[in-house]
Amino acid sequence: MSHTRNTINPRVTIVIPVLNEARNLELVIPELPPVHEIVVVDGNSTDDTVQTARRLAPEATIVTQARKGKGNALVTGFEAATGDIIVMFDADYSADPAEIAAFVEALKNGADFAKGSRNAPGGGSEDITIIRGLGNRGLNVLSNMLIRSKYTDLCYGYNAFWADILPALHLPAATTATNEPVWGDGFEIETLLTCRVAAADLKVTEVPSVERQRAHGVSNLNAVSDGLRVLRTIVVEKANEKARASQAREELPAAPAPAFESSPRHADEAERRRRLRGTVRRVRPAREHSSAR
Ligand SMILES: Nc1nc2c(ncn2[C@@H]2O[C@H](COP(=O)(O)OP(=O)(O)OP(=O)(O)O)[C@@H](O)[C@H]2O)c(=O)[nH]1
Ligand SMILES: [Mg+2]
Repeated sequence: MSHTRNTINPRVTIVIPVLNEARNLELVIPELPPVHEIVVVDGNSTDDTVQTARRLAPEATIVTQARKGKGNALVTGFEAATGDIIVMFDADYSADPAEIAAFVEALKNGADFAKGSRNAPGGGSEDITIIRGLGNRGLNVLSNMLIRSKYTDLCYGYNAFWADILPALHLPAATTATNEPVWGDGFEIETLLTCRVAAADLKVTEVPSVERQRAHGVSNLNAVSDGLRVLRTIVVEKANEKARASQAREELPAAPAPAFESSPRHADEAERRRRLRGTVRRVRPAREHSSAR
Protein backbone atom coordinates (compact mmCIF):
# COMPACT_ATOMS: atom_id res chain seq x y z
CA MET A 1 0.00 0.00 0.00
CA SER A 2 1.37 3.41 -0.86
CA HIS A 3 0.36 5.77 1.91
CA THR A 4 1.80 8.70 3.72
CA ARG A 5 2.38 7.03 7.04
CA ASN A 6 3.82 8.36 10.23
CA THR A 7 6.80 6.01 10.21
CA ILE A 8 8.95 8.27 12.39
CA ASN A 9 6.79 8.33 15.49
CA PRO A 10 3.64 6.26 14.92
CA ARG A 11 0.93 6.27 17.57
CA VAL A 12 0.45 2.71 18.82
CA THR A 13 -2.86 1.30 20.07
CA ILE A 14 -2.82 -2.02 21.95
CA VAL A 15 -6.15 -3.82 21.59
CA ILE A 16 -6.76 -6.40 24.34
CA PRO A 17 -9.80 -8.71 24.16
CA VAL A 18 -10.71 -9.91 27.64
CA LEU A 19 -13.10 -12.53 28.93
CA ASN A 20 -12.67 -13.28 32.62
CA GLU A 21 -8.99 -12.40 32.69
CA ALA A 22 -8.75 -10.42 35.96
CA ARG A 23 -5.92 -12.53 37.38
CA ASN A 24 -3.93 -12.44 34.15
CA LEU A 25 -4.44 -8.68 33.74
CA GLU A 26 -2.76 -8.21 37.13
CA LEU A 27 0.41 -9.60 35.52
CA VAL A 28 0.02 -8.30 31.96
CA ILE A 29 -0.92 -4.63 32.36
CA PRO A 30 2.12 -3.64 34.47
CA GLU A 31 4.37 -5.13 31.76
CA LEU A 32 2.92 -3.07 28.89
CA PRO A 33 5.22 -0.40 27.41
CA PRO A 34 4.04 3.22 27.34
CA VAL A 35 1.92 3.67 24.21
CA HIS A 36 -0.54 6.14 22.67
CA GLU A 37 -3.54 4.08 23.76
CA ILE A 38 -4.71 0.84 25.36
CA VAL A 39 -8.15 -0.40 24.31
CA VAL A 40 -9.57 -3.17 26.50
CA VAL A 41 -12.58 -4.96 25.00
CA ASP A 42 -14.66 -6.82 27.52
CA GLY A 43 -16.93 -9.73 26.59
CA ASN A 44 -19.23 -9.24 29.59
CA SER A 45 -16.82 -10.87 32.02
CA THR A 46 -18.32 -12.22 35.21
CA ASP A 47 -15.17 -11.74 37.29
CA ASP A 48 -13.68 -8.32 38.10
CA THR A 49 -11.82 -8.00 34.77
CA VAL A 50 -13.15 -4.50 34.06
CA GLN A 51 -12.44 -3.18 37.55
CA THR A 52 -8.92 -4.64 37.40
CA ALA A 53 -8.26 -3.01 34.02
CA ARG A 54 -9.59 0.33 35.33
CA ARG A 55 -7.45 0.15 38.45
CA LEU A 56 -4.21 -0.86 36.70
CA ALA A 57 -4.64 1.25 33.55
CA PRO A 58 -6.86 4.22 34.43
CA GLU A 59 -5.98 5.86 31.11
CA ALA A 60 -7.20 2.86 29.07
CA THR A 61 -10.30 2.98 26.90
CA ILE A 62 -12.60 0.20 28.09
CA VAL A 63 -15.43 -0.91 25.80
CA THR A 64 -17.93 -3.75 25.95
CA GLN A 65 -18.51 -5.72 22.77
CA ALA A 66 -22.04 -5.95 21.34
CA ARG A 67 -21.94 -9.58 20.24
CA LYS A 68 -20.05 -12.64 21.46
CA GLY A 69 -16.65 -14.04 20.51
CA LYS A 70 -13.01 -13.03 20.25
CA GLY A 71 -13.47 -11.88 16.62
CA ASN A 72 -16.20 -9.43 17.52
CA ALA A 73 -14.10 -8.24 20.48
CA LEU A 74 -11.13 -7.50 18.23
CA VAL A 75 -13.24 -5.69 15.62
CA THR A 76 -14.80 -3.61 18.40
CA GLY A 77 -11.30 -2.68 19.52
CA PHE A 78 -10.16 -1.86 15.98
CA GLU A 79 -13.13 0.52 15.56
CA ALA A 80 -12.36 2.24 18.86
CA ALA A 81 -8.63 2.58 18.16
CA THR A 82 -7.25 6.01 17.26
CA GLY A 83 -3.60 5.02 16.73
CA ASP A 84 -1.68 4.66 13.46
CA ILE A 85 -0.68 1.13 14.40
CA ILE A 86 -2.85 -1.52 16.05
CA VAL A 87 -1.33 -4.34 18.10
CA MET A 88 -3.55 -7.39 18.74
CA PHE A 89 -2.73 -8.51 22.24
CA ASP A 90 -4.15 -11.47 24.20
CA ALA A 91 -4.64 -10.93 27.93
CA ASP A 92 -3.89 -14.50 29.03
CA TYR A 93 -0.16 -13.73 29.51
CA SER A 94 0.74 -15.66 26.30
CA ALA A 95 1.81 -12.51 24.43
CA ASP A 96 5.11 -11.03 25.59
CA PRO A 97 4.86 -7.21 25.76
CA ALA A 98 8.62 -6.95 25.15
CA GLU A 99 7.96 -8.08 21.56
CA ILE A 100 5.72 -5.11 20.71
CA ALA A 101 8.79 -3.07 19.73
CA ALA A 102 9.76 -5.65 17.08
CA PHE A 103 6.25 -5.60 15.58
CA VAL A 104 6.30 -1.80 15.40
CA GLU A 105 9.77 -1.83 13.87
CA ALA A 106 8.63 -4.23 11.12
CA LEU A 107 5.75 -1.85 10.29
CA LYS A 108 7.98 1.22 10.34
CA ASN A 109 10.29 -0.63 7.93
CA GLY A 110 7.59 -1.02 5.31
CA ALA A 111 5.30 -3.91 6.27
CA ASP A 112 1.53 -3.39 6.10
CA PHE A 113 0.98 -6.32 8.45
CA ALA A 114 3.48 -7.66 11.02
CA LYS A 115 2.64 -11.30 11.57
CA GLY A 116 3.83 -12.98 14.75
CA SER A 117 5.28 -16.42 14.13
CA ARG A 118 6.20 -19.12 16.59
CA ASN A 119 7.89 -21.03 13.77
CA ALA A 120 10.16 -18.30 12.42
CA PRO A 121 13.82 -18.50 13.56
CA GLY A 122 13.89 -17.13 17.11
CA GLY A 123 10.22 -17.88 17.73
CA GLY A 124 8.72 -20.66 19.80
CA SER A 125 6.06 -21.68 22.25
CA GLU A 126 6.07 -22.62 25.90
CA ASP A 127 2.41 -23.51 25.56
CA ILE A 128 2.16 -25.91 22.64
CA THR A 129 2.06 -29.72 22.89
CA ILE A 130 3.95 -31.92 20.39
CA ILE A 131 0.68 -33.07 18.80
CA ARG A 132 -0.62 -29.50 18.44
CA GLY A 133 2.73 -28.37 17.07
CA LEU A 134 2.73 -31.09 14.40
CA GLY A 135 -0.92 -30.37 13.58
CA ASN A 136 -0.13 -26.66 13.23
CA ARG A 137 2.72 -27.31 10.81
CA GLY A 138 0.59 -29.66 8.71
CA LEU A 139 -2.19 -27.07 8.57
CA ASN A 140 0.30 -24.42 7.56
CA VAL A 141 1.59 -26.38 4.59
CA LEU A 142 -1.94 -27.16 3.42
CA SER A 143 -3.17 -23.62 3.97
CA ASN A 144 -0.27 -22.03 2.16
CA MET A 145 -1.05 -24.21 -0.83
CA LEU A 146 -4.71 -23.18 -0.72
CA ILE A 147 -4.23 -19.43 -0.27
CA ARG A 148 -0.94 -19.30 -2.16
CA SER A 149 0.97 -17.69 0.70
CA LYS A 150 4.17 -18.38 2.60
CA TYR A 151 3.10 -17.89 6.19
CA THR A 152 4.95 -19.96 8.77
CA ASP A 153 2.28 -19.60 11.49
CA LEU A 154 -1.12 -19.17 9.93
CA CYS A 155 -3.39 -18.99 12.97
CA TYR A 156 -1.30 -17.15 15.57
CA GLY A 157 -3.10 -14.24 17.20
CA TYR A 158 -0.18 -11.94 18.05
CA ASN A 159 0.00 -9.51 15.12
CA ALA A 160 0.18 -5.78 14.43
CA PHE A 161 -0.78 -3.67 11.43
CA TRP A 162 -1.23 -0.14 10.14
CA ALA A 163 -4.81 0.94 10.90
CA ASP A 164 -5.18 2.21 7.33
CA ILE A 165 -5.36 -1.35 5.95
CA LEU A 166 -8.65 -2.06 7.73
CA PRO A 167 -10.93 -1.10 4.77
CA ALA A 168 -9.09 -3.67 2.60
CA LEU A 169 -9.95 -6.43 5.08
CA HIS A 170 -13.77 -6.07 4.84
CA LEU A 171 -14.27 -7.05 8.49
CA PRO A 172 -17.79 -7.24 9.89
CA ALA A 173 -19.07 -4.10 11.66
CA ALA A 174 -18.67 -4.30 15.44
CA THR A 175 -22.36 -3.57 15.93
CA THR A 176 -25.34 -4.22 13.71
CA ALA A 177 -29.06 -3.50 14.06
CA THR A 178 -29.88 -7.00 15.33
CA ASN A 179 -26.49 -8.05 16.68
CA GLU A 180 -27.06 -11.59 15.43
CA PRO A 181 -23.77 -13.57 15.26
CA VAL A 182 -21.86 -13.07 11.98
CA TRP A 183 -18.93 -14.76 10.24
CA GLY A 184 -15.71 -13.52 11.82
CA ASP A 185 -17.12 -13.09 15.33
CA GLY A 186 -15.49 -16.22 16.72
CA PHE A 187 -12.02 -17.71 17.00
CA GLU A 188 -11.93 -17.96 13.18
CA ILE A 189 -10.79 -14.31 13.24
CA GLU A 190 -7.06 -15.08 13.23
CA THR A 191 -7.12 -17.34 10.17
CA LEU A 192 -9.64 -15.02 8.51
CA LEU A 193 -7.33 -12.04 8.95
CA THR A 194 -4.40 -13.99 7.56
CA CYS A 195 -6.42 -15.08 4.50
CA ARG A 196 -7.67 -11.54 3.83
CA VAL A 197 -4.24 -10.00 4.21
CA ALA A 198 -2.99 -12.49 1.59
CA ALA A 199 -5.98 -11.82 -0.69
CA ALA A 200 -5.45 -8.06 -0.48
CA ASP A 201 -1.80 -8.60 -1.47
CA LEU A 202 -0.55 -6.60 1.51
CA LYS A 203 3.10 -6.64 2.47
CA VAL A 204 3.65 -9.01 5.37
CA THR A 205 6.73 -9.27 7.55
CA GLU A 206 6.89 -12.18 9.95
CA VAL A 207 8.08 -11.34 13.46
CA PRO A 208 9.53 -14.22 15.51
CA SER A 209 7.45 -14.59 18.66
CA VAL A 210 7.75 -16.79 21.73
CA GLU A 211 4.31 -17.70 23.03
CA ARG A 212 4.31 -17.84 26.79
CA GLN A 213 2.19 -20.17 28.86
CA ARG A 214 -1.24 -18.84 29.89
CA ALA A 215 -0.68 -17.84 33.53
CA HIS A 216 -4.15 -18.47 34.99
CA GLY A 217 -7.24 -20.22 33.69
CA VAL A 218 -7.55 -23.05 31.19
CA SER A 219 -6.92 -23.36 27.47
CA ASN A 220 -9.97 -23.41 25.22
CA LEU A 221 -8.09 -25.13 22.43
CA ASN A 222 -8.82 -28.58 21.12
CA ALA A 223 -6.34 -29.90 18.54
CA VAL A 224 -8.93 -31.64 16.37
CA SER A 225 -11.88 -29.24 16.48
CA ASP A 226 -9.62 -26.20 16.18
CA GLY A 227 -7.76 -27.75 13.27
CA LEU A 228 -11.05 -28.37 11.50
CA ARG A 229 -12.14 -24.80 12.27
CA VAL A 230 -8.98 -23.45 10.61
CA LEU A 231 -9.62 -25.56 7.50
CA ARG A 232 -13.27 -24.50 7.37
CA THR A 233 -12.22 -20.86 7.68
CA ILE A 234 -9.88 -21.17 4.71
CA VAL A 235 -12.58 -22.79 2.56
CA VAL A 236 -15.16 -20.13 3.50
CA GLU A 237 -12.63 -17.34 2.94
CA LYS A 238 -11.73 -18.68 -0.52
CA ALA A 239 -15.44 -18.63 -1.42
CA ASN A 240 -15.90 -15.12 0.04
CA GLU A 241 -12.90 -13.85 -1.89
CA LYS A 242 -14.30 -15.16 -5.18
CA ALA A 243 -17.70 -13.62 -4.43
CA ARG A 244 -16.12 -10.23 -3.66
CA ALA A 245 -14.03 -10.32 -6.84
CA SER A 246 -17.02 -11.15 -9.06
CA GLN A 247 -19.14 -8.49 -7.34
CA ALA A 248 -16.42 -5.92 -8.01
CA ARG A 249 -16.26 -7.05 -11.66
CA GLU A 250 -20.05 -6.65 -12.05
CA GLU A 251 -19.78 -3.10 -10.76
CA LEU A 252 -17.46 -2.15 -13.65
CA PRO A 253 -19.23 0.09 -16.21
CA ALA A 254 -19.32 -0.84 -19.91
CA ALA A 255 -16.18 0.08 -21.88
CA PRO A 256 -16.25 3.54 -23.52
CA ALA A 257 -15.92 3.73 -27.35
CA PRO A 258 -12.14 3.66 -27.96
CA ALA A 259 -12.36 6.15 -30.88
CA PHE A 260 -13.15 8.97 -28.44
CA GLU A 261 -10.57 8.10 -25.80
CA SER A 262 -8.59 11.24 -26.54
CA SER A 263 -11.44 13.66 -25.77
CA PRO A 264 -11.19 15.08 -22.23
CA ARG A 265 -14.50 13.56 -21.12
CA HIS A 266 -13.51 10.08 -22.31
CA ALA A 267 -10.03 10.47 -20.96
CA ASP A 268 -11.66 11.05 -17.55
CA GLU A 269 -13.83 8.00 -18.04
CA ALA A 270 -10.83 5.89 -19.04
CA GLU A 271 -9.02 7.03 -15.89
CA ARG A 272 -12.07 6.19 -13.77
CA ARG A 273 -12.21 2.71 -15.31
CA ARG A 274 -8.49 2.23 -14.72
CA ARG A 275 -9.01 3.06 -11.07
CA LEU A 276 -11.97 0.67 -10.82
CA ARG A 277 -9.90 -2.07 -12.42
CA GLY A 278 -7.30 -1.39 -9.73
CA THR A 279 -10.00 -2.16 -7.14
CA VAL A 280 -10.69 -5.51 -8.78
CA ARG A 281 -7.02 -6.34 -8.88
CA ARG A 282 -6.70 -5.76 -5.14
CA VAL A 283 -9.39 -8.32 -4.27
CA ARG A 284 -8.06 -11.00 -6.63
CA PRO A 285 -6.08 -13.81 -4.97
CA ALA A 286 -2.44 -12.94 -4.51
CA ARG A 287 -0.32 -15.04 -6.89
CA GLU A 288 2.59 -15.05 -4.55
CA HIS A 289 2.47 -13.80 -1.05
CA SER A 290 4.99 -11.17 -0.10
CA SER A 291 5.72 -12.68 3.33
CA ALA A 292 8.95 -14.56 4.00
CA ARG A 293 10.12 -14.17 0.42
N1 LIG B 1 -13.89 -9.82 24.79
C1 LIG B 1 -13.69 -11.12 24.55
N2 LIG B 1 -12.48 -11.66 24.72
C2 LIG B 1 -12.32 -12.98 24.46
C3 LIG B 1 -13.37 -13.80 24.03
N3 LIG B 1 -12.88 -15.06 23.85
C4 LIG B 1 -11.58 -15.01 24.18
N4 LIG B 1 -11.23 -13.76 24.54
C5 LIG B 1 -9.91 -13.26 24.92
O1 LIG B 1 -9.04 -13.51 23.83
C6 LIG B 1 -7.74 -13.83 24.29
C7 LIG B 1 -7.35 -15.20 23.75
O2 LIG B 1 -8.29 -16.16 24.17
P1 LIG B 1 -7.91 -17.64 24.68
O3 LIG B 1 -9.09 -18.25 25.35
O4 LIG B 1 -6.64 -17.56 25.43
O5 LIG B 1 -7.74 -18.40 23.35
P2 LIG B 1 -6.48 -18.90 22.68
O6 LIG B 1 -5.34 -17.98 22.98
O7 LIG B 1 -6.85 -19.13 21.28
O8 LIG B 1 -6.29 -20.33 23.37
P3 LIG B 1 -5.64 -20.75 24.81
O9 LIG B 1 -4.73 -19.68 25.26
O10 LIG B 1 -4.93 -22.02 24.55
O11 LIG B 1 -6.81 -20.91 25.73
C8 LIG B 1 -7.81 -13.77 25.81
O12 LIG B 1 -7.38 -12.50 26.25
C9 LIG B 1 -9.29 -13.98 26.10
O13 LIG B 1 -9.71 -13.40 27.32
C10 LIG B 1 -14.66 -13.18 23.87
O14 LIG B 1 -15.64 -13.81 23.48
N5 LIG B 1 -14.76 -11.85 24.13
MG1 LIG C 1 -4.28 -17.89 24.62
